[in-house]
Amino acid sequence: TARARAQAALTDLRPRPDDVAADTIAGLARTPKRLPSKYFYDAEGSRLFEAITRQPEYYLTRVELALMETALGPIAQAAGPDVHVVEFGSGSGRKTELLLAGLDHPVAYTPIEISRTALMDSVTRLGQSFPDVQMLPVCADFTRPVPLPAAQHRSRRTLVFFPGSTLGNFREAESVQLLASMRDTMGEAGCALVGIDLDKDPAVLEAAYNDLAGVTAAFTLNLLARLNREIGSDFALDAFHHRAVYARERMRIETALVSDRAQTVHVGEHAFAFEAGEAMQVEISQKYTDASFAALAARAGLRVTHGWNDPTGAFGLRLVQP
Ligand code: AVJ
Repeated sequence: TARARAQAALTDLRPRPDDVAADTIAGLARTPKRLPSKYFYDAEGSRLFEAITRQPEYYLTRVELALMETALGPIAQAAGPDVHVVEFGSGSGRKTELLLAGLDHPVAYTPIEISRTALMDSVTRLGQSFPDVQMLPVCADFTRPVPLPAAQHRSRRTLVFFPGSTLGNFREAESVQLLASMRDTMGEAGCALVGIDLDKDPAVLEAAYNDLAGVTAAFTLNLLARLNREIGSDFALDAFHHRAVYARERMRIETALVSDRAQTVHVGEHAFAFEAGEAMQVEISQKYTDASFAALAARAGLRVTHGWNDPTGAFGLRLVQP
C-alpha cells in the first residue's frame, strides 16, 4: 500500500524528548520567557493548524492556494523540467499537490516535516496521486542540519519549496541562516519558491491570529499540553491564555501565553516562577514588504528573480536563486 511504501522510505530524525526538554528549559530560563514554536506541531497541533487554515479570518492559506493556481504556469516555466522538490515544513501537503501537478515531470519529492503523522498522511496521499514521483519523506526539525536521502533518478535541479510564510516564524538572524541552508540544499543551479505574508492593516492581521472560534487559542495552548505529556512539565492549562498582537514597528504578529496568576511551573528538577500577567513568547509571524524580503534573501546570498502577489496584495510568492 501507499502507506507502507511511505513508512519504508521514511528517514526518522524527529526530535527526542531530551531535545524538547533542553529547549524548553533554556527558553524558560530567558527573560522574557520564550518557548520554541516548532513544538506546536505534534499530531494534535498539526490538526489544529489545519483547522486554523479553514477559519474565515485566516486568509493566508486560502490566498496562497489561489495565488499558486494562477502563478503555476510561470513557476513551472522558471523551474524547468525534471526537478527534485525539497519542502521545508510540508504539513498537510495541500500546496505541494498543486506544485507537483503543475511542474514539468518532477522526479522526486523530499518533504521535511517535524510532525510524523502529518508527514505520513501527506506522503501516503501524494504517493497515490503522483506514482511517478519518488517520495523521500524526512521527519526532522529543519532548523538543524538534515542529511537528505538521494533520489533514484537524476534531477536537473533542486527546487526548494517553503510556502505558508513559515519563514515568518523565525527571527532575523535565524531566517538568514535558514535561507542560507536552503541555498546549500538547492546548490548553484537550484532555486527556491518562498511564500511570504505581506504587511497590511493591523486589524486584518490581528483578526487572523485571534479567530472568533478560538482555534488559534487552542493551537497555542496545545503547546503546553504537548510539553506536559512529552517531558513531564506541569503547566496548568487553565491558567494561561493566548494573546496575539501586531507590533507595527517590528512588522510582526507576536503571540504569547499570558499567565493568569502567579504560579510556578516545573520541568524535571527545574522550577520557573511566573508573575500574574507575565507573558511567555511562543511565536512570531513576521510580515514582509518587497524590499524587506529581498534584503533578507540577499543576506543569504540569494536574489529574487521572480515574484507574484495576489490581486489584493495580501500574500506573495518569490522565486530566489543563488
Ligand atoms: C504556518 C507558521 C505560517 O505563523 O501564520 C497560524 C502558524 N500560528 N496561526 C503562521 C500559525 C498561528 C502559521 N505558519
